[in-house]
Amino acid sequence: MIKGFIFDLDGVITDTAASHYTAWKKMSDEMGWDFDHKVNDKLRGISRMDSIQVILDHNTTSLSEEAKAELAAKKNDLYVASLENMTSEDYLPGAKELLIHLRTEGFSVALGSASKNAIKVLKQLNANAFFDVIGDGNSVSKSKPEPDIFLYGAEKLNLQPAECIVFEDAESGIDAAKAGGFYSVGIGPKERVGHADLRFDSMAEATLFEVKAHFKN
Ligand code: B16
Ligand code: MG
Repeated sequence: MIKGFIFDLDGVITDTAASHYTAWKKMSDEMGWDFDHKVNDKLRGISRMDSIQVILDHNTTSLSEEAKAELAAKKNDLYVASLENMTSEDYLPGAKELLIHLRTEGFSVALGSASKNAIKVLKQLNANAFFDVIGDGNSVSKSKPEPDIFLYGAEKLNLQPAECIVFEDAESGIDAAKAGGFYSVGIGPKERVGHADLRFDSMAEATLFEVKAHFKN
């Protein structure tokens, strides 16, 4: 029986991909590196340091760990500054409605995000009250596609993975949910999240009615 929901943040609750893009692009331009939306899409769901590595590999460049950390910090400053413009109007369509519905029906809800800025994003959205547990980039050391962040959420909710549905927009996020024994809902195109148990093109279609009908809760 489904008792809990674990939500990824970026790409499920709100769309921060554009802000991440602008910050990575500025950093790449300063370094004289190539960076475009196709590369940005590969960074969906993966940690900040893994993201730097993807950009370096794309440019067939290597850097010391220290230099990578310095660039990641620089990018993060740009990204965090852009979050000041985020407001409670910036939920993805359908996301807030689903969170409200889950609250009224008494489901347990956790956040399972790779972002170390998740608390700040939730604050900007005024979304804290929708979550019983916050799992973010500071909660576990192994990032998606390892299942640790979702296992952390389920444990804190006092639930088994088989009692939880994970919502994810990243290929690595669906991989992580499957590896942990969770049910999964993919948000996005088939090519990216077609391996989820259930998929919607966007959060607007992901109503509790549709989800319950599929998982026969
Ligand atoms: P930060 P999610 C992920 O969040 C983003 O999708 C990914 O693009 C980003 O690199 C990662 O968080 C780390 O974010 O630099 O803020 O720690 O999708 O897992 O909610
Ligand atoms: Mg995401």
